[in-house]
Amino acid sequence: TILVIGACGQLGSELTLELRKLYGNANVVAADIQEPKQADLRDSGPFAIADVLDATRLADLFTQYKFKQVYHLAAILSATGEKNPKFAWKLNMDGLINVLDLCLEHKVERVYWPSSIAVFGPNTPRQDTPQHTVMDPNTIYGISKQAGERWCEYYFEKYGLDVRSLRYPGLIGWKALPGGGTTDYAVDIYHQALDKGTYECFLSEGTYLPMMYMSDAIKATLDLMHAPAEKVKVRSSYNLSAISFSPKEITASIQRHIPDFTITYKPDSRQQIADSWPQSIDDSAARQDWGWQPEFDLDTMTDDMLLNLKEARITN
Ligand code: VAH
Repeated sequence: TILVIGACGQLGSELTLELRKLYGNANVVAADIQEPKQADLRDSGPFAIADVLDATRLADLFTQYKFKQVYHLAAILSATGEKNPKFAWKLNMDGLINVLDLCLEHKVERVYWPSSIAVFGPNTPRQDTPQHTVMDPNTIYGISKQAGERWCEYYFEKYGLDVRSLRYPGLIGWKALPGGGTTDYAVDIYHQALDKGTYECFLSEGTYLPMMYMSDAIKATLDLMHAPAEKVKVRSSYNLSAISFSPKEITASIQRHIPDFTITYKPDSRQQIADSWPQSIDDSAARQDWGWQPEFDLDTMTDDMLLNLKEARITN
């Protein structure tokens, strides 16, 4: 059996559906602090209400099911984290350590935990950011991801727990709305382009950020989790990249389908977060160690996003 913690989130909801296709609906337990809103997630397999800060409740789940794999995706993201830094630290760190301990105790074979390009900071080289480099994150989310990477590597080195991790760039998908990320303008913009034909962007037009289409993120996650252990040489977290673009460029990409679409710019506090992150990432380690290869570029992502969002609007 597989456990997905944070199964209702932007990544969790898509990963749960994909894992259920691969392993069978009944074999993937979705857990989150709230009931799923999405019908396909709710109706496709077992669900459990669980709070990652409630170690006893989590322990009951581990005892009830013999989990072979655990995906721990529950976290507070960058922008939300800055509004409540102490809680973001507590949830992201205590939650991770609770899960690592339970996975060790219950001999879980493989554990997945997402990191982020948010582990990099103002003094990190911003172009082709290397796998090993200066990391001085200045958001609590980024600090918790940097510390989390240290804990994951520690549990691997000291206790042999097979924990694997990816430093995701901004993720863009159509199935689930994102929650509180700085990169989430790149999801909102597609919805607004269809709903209103215009979008007020909270980042400036030239703000380059590393991004990835959700289906590439799912592919990378499963490729990493299915790789033989000896190929997984990085046990902190792998750099991962696909596309880098600015609000100006994604606007032009959308205008290929919606020529009258317009954008205005009103940078807010999230601009400082974006300016502390890299503009492009060197993911050669992932490509060499386990054959990482993205499929989508900006225009093919835009084509797929708009096609699916239009269909979703018609069927809902
Ligand atoms: C965020 N989407 O914006 C997340 C991600 C790289 C960004 O970690 O916080």
